[in-house]
Amino acid sequence: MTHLASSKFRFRSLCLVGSLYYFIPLSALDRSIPVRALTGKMTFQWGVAGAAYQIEGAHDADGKARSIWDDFCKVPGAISDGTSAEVACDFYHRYEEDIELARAAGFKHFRMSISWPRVIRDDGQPNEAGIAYYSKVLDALEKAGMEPCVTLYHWDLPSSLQTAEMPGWMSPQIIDKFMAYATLCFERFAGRVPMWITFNEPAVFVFGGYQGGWNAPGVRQSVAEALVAVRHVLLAHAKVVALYRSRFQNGDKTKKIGITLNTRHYKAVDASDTAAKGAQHMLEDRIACWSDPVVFGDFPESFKATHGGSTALGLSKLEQEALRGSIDFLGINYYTTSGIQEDSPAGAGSAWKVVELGEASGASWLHSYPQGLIELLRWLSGRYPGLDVVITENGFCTPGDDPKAVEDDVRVRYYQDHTNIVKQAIDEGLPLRGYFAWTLLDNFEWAGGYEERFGMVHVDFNDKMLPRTVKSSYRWWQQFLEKS
Ligand code: GBH
Repeated sequence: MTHLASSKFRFRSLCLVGSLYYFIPLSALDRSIPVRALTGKMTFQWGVAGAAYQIEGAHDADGKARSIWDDFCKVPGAISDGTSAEVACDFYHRYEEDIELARAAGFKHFRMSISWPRVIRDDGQPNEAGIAYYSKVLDALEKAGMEPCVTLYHWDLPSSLQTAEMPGWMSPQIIDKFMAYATLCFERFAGRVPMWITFNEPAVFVFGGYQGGWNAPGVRQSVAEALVAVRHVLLAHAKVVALYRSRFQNGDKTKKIGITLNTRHYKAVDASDTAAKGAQHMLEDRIACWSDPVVFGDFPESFKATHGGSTALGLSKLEQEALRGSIDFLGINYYTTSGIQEDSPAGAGSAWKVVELGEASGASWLHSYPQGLIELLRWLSGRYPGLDVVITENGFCTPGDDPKAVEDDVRVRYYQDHTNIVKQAIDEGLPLRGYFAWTLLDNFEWAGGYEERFGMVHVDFNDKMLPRTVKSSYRWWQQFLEKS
């Protein structure tokens, strides 16, 4: 804990627990967790987040190869409104004006992803035109005074890696393919990108893509089978982080690499033991099954027990060592919370059930429950003391046909409530380093098509010119960031 004094926020937490700190001899503190503190940069990061596939369009421009999402959109019934992202917001051609919108809102950080099939051709060679495009985007961000945070994998796998012989994340060969892709990205962009995320929401693309089938590539199989993909994603993560640290980070603490998890919080809503155990079980089953491996080097015991005997979850000593401490920060996409309640019909002992909490949105899975965010941050800091956390997404959804789309008061309220919680978390001394709003533009919401809008800027998809109109929530951010 000796690095504490060098951080503004940590220094505050030191004051809060001041007397306590002096009474605990340093040797009594838990030093077993291989957490690398971000001492390089200590101003809180306020940013806005997006992903390549959802905004870029230009699906076949400049030698871009096909992705599994291009294919998935063609499957009848896969996308709720039957649309695709062939054009989306056309960010590919309009990045300058959109980056200007983000800058003018006052954001200093910009989270984006690189589309793998844009930068690597199906024959495995670099696609220089696609690389040049990201280079121009990074230049535009620099000109706008915004720092990029780049996600390597936000779900758009090249179709050529999802075939009968090479079934995507189910194949062990994917690890070397991902390494080659990451190497290219680091070689071309690492000098200009201080913050990297290996994977966005692995649970969503693994279980949505290789078990439930509601995400690309739409494979339906058992959870037990999909665990093979869990394993490959984690091993690919560890390998890419080792590469980054040895060749590109070189001990520079201002450069960071992490992973981003989808983190719905689970909260016990009655005082029963059953609810408490149920909530803990869900947090381990949905979140710690990814974060334990990248912090401690292994899956939670409860997760291994649930999937008793799965060879996919057996990690060798070497694999454990590679995974252990393989993040500089944990990215969390926090949107909502579920309640866990004792459910004991007469005689049924320890059953619990999931209940909805908070205000509904334009998507059935998302209710506004700001308090859940700080509860989740406390849970994380209890499990991983000192681990830096960045909220890499947080936002609210309104329906596509909302007549008051631009006066989005519900979204204003959502951002207000959640940024209040962020400030509370910082004051409490929780190691929260940044917050990224999801998202700048209304865009292609995966299987939800264009029917679910998360933007602070409205895009009229019925008009060929795709006009952008700022919403109330955009103006709210502008005022908020002016004061921050
Ligand atoms: C994130 O996913 C994504 O990173 C981002 O690309 C997306 O646009 C954003 O959030 C908004 O959705 O099975 O009932 O939960 C959020 C997690 C997981 C939410 C899958 C929707 C499907 C419905 N998503 N989930 S449900």
